[in-house]
This record gives sequence, structure tokens and C-alpha cells, in this order.
Amino acid sequence: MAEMSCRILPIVWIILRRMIDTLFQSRHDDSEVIHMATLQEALAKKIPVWREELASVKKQYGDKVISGVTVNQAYGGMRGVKGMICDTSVVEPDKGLIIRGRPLLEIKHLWPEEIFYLLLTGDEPDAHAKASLQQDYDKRAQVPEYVWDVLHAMPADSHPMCMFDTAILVMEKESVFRQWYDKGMTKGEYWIPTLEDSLALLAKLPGIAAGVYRIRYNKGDLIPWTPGLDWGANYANMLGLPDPTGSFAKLMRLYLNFHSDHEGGNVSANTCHTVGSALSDAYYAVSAGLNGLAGPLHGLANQECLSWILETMEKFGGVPSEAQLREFAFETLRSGKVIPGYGHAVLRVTDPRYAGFLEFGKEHLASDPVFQTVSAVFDVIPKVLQEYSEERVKAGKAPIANCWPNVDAGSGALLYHYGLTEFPYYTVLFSVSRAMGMLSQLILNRAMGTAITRPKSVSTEWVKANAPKA
Ligand code: CMX
Repeated sequence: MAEMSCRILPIVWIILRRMIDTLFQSRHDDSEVIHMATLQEALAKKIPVWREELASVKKQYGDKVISGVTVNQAYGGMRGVKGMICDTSVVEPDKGLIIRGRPLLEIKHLWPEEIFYLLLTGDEPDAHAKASLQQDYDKRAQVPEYVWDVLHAMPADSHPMCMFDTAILVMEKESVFRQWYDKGMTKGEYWIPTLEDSLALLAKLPGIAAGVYRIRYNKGDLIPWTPGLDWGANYANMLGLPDPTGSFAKLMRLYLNFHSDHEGGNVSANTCHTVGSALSDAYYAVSAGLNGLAGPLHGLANQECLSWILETMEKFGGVPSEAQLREFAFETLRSGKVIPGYGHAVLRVTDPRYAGFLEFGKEHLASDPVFQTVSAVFDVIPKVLQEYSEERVKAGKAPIANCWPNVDAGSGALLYHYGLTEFPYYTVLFSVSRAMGMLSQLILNRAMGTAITRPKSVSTEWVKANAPKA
């Protein structure tokens, strides 16, 4: 039965597409309510247009050179090398995240469901399309029982990120993409079961993430998904923290919005893309991407950030003074550690996501000492890093390219205020959100027929022999 419905789906969508085409082509008077298409319908309509555009871009510009690579870049994590395409969002060094042409702070009011729709289609959904996506999540939110068995069987001191990634991977057997692939499907159909897998995963991620929290930190029974409640508020509710005013749910919506995507080259997105490019399904690809997010130079920085802030407060017995902060910052740097939450591979200004969190904090928790410390750190650290960078340059080392805060510098203090004090858990929150970006990119890459990733590596011997001639 499930198999049959899998095969029938594309046909249903083709019929739907024809209906939508007719709807869009007909003339409407002002009194008529025109609903925007559901996510599936919108994509079915847009993908053929995007494919034509891509074919024309390749035909017109296929052999134009858009990037070069220096030896330093080859050794330096390919920083700045333009070698892949991502249409969901871009990160401008002087502006930060721009989702489908919309600077982040202009769309901070959007709920995560709307952000996912925007990432995928380039449009904001109307109320009908948003409600339809929420209903879709309601239908798919039930987490398979074996996931809980696996999580309960893991060592009690497992890192929450390891638990979360394992839960995603263990659900791989649910993949509709793999079922279709095994039966045989055309390349043109790849995106359809990838979207199915993505929706199935996204619907379950808040429940799994909340379950990881409750199991890992002995918080009692799991709290089920509430049908009719939005994705962000549902996640907040399933964590089980008190939220009498509803402002924690507000924070969660903002948090899930802000972390959703950061173009294609960052470790998590790039890993998900590379794994997915081998046609590994969404479960394999997202789990792999999140394993990258778990690194301290990437998503784990938010756990390290709050830990550094609390350490500072403990050392100085409360909100530290400017002089105390400078002293502790230099102590951190001279011991060979980084200041977590500061610096970025692409950004060269204060991360707008940090600015958005700071604004939320000022509105909702201005008198919280941890938040006050975060604000004080912002006044001091950029100057400290600048001075330290100059010292580094004098000593023949690379400068610190960006001394400003990134997304991780402030979010932890907000979570801490609402009682989410287990900071090793913070990257799981980041992951729930980032899954939207990774999955959007995966679906679009499947739709556009993006090739398997295979850059050329060269040996050091090759560099020594060829660089002088370059
Ligand atoms: N504190 C101390 N040193 C820093 C630093 C910081 N916050 N940011 C950069 N540097 C150092 C780098 O470690 C590097 O030193 P070495 O040459 O000795 O290795 C040097 O400055 C040059 O690095 P860069 O070109 O400025 O930055 P990169 O693109 O190499 O790295 C990042 C970017 C984010 C890894 C780095 O700034 C960092 O480690 N920051 C702290 C961790 C953090 O906040 N990570 C979260 C980033 C957001 C995310 O991706 O999730």
C-alpha cells in the first residue's frame, strides 16, 4: 500500500500542477481569494523553470572562470574559493545572512515554517500555505519507538549531539528516497522523495531533540507533539521548561529562524551536500552534516561561549568590569585558546544574528546578569582581538580576519535565562534549525541534478613542482 502511494504521488502532483497552472493563468477579480500553493505544489511549479534557467546559464557562461585558487587557499580550507552553487542564501562579508534576497533582520518576524518555505521556494507562504505545512508536520511528527530504544541504550554520558545524530541515522530505514531508488526512478523525480524524506525528518526533529534533552538530563517522561501548535512553540513545549508568558516559545521561533541556513560552504552544509551528492538519502546526509556542526570551531562554539561567560563571572564574582574582561580575554588567548563566539570565516562585521539576539535580550531580560556579561563582552572583545591580531602580525602570524561577534556569542545567555542551563545541549537546538537549510539545499540540488562532488587534490610535491611555474 505504502509502495503504491509512493508511485502514485508524482502523478498526483502532475495533475495538481496542471490545476495550479490553470489557476495562475486565469484572471481574478479583486474579491477573489488566491491561495499560494502548498510547498509541494509551489516546487512542482518552480522546478521546471529553474531547470530551464540553469540550462541557459550553463550554455551561456559554462566556460567562464569565476574563481582562482592560491596555494594558501588550497592549504587554508579553500577559504574564498568559489566552487559550488547555493541558491537558498548568501552570506555577504559586510552584511551577513541574506535568505533568498532578504536580509535576515528584515525577516526576523517569520516563523520557522515560513523560513523553510522561503528557503525552498524563494517566496513567503501565505496563511493557507503555512497552515498546510503545519498540518503536514502534524501528520508526520510521531517519532518511531525504536528511536527511543536506541537513545535509552546509549551511554548516560553521551554528548547530546551524538545522541541527536544517532537518532537521525537510525531512522534511515524510513527513507522514501532509498525505496524509490531501489525500485528505479528517473533523475527528474529525485527531488520528490527527497522532499518527502525532508518533511518526515523536519516534523520529527523537534520531538527527537526534546527527547534527547529529557533523556540525557533525566527530566522525566517525554512530552508529546501537540497538533495545531507551530513547530517552534511545539519544540519549546516538548522541552518541558516553564514558559508562563510564552516568551521562551518566542525565543525558540527566533532561534530556529536565525540558525536555519548560512549559504553552502560552511562545514555542516558542505558536508551534507557532499554526502548527498553521492545520492545518499536525507537521513545519511543530514546526520553527516550535523556531525560537522558538532565541532568546536563550528556549531559547538555556542556551548563553549556560555561556558566562557560563566567562567568569567565565576572568576570575578559577578558581571566583570572592562579591565577584568580584558585581563581574562588575554589570559584565554595567551593559553592558546580562541575566544568563542568571535571571528568568522566569511563575515567581517557584527553578525546580524548576534544583533538580533541582543535586541531580544534587551527587550526581555535586560536585568539578567549573564546577559549583561554578554553585552559587556561585546564592548571589550573586538578591541582585545584587534590588539592581539596586531601582536600576531608582528610575530609573523596571520591576522585575525574578523574581530566581531558571530551568532554563537549571545544566544546561550538567552537560553540560560529561560532555564535551559545544560549548555552541551545548545548545539542540538542549532541542529534542529540548520536541518532546514541543509534539507532545502539537498532538495534543490536533487531537483537541479547537481553532480557528485569530486574536487581535485594535489600533493605537496605537486605544489613544489608546479607553483613556481604558475
Ligand atoms: N580567538 C582567537 N583567535 C582567533 C579567533 C578568536 N575568536 N578567530 C580567529 N582567530 C585566529 C585563528 O585561530 C587563526 O589562527 P592560526 O593562524 O594560529 O590558526 C587566525 O586567527 C586567522 O583566522 P581567521 O582567518 O580570522 O579565521 P578562520 O576563517 O580561520 O576561522 C573561525 C574562523 C570561526 C573558526 C575562528 O574565527 C574561530 O575559531 N572563532 C572562535 C570559534 C567560533 O566562534 N566559532 C563559531 C563560528 C560560527 C559557526 O561557523 O558556527
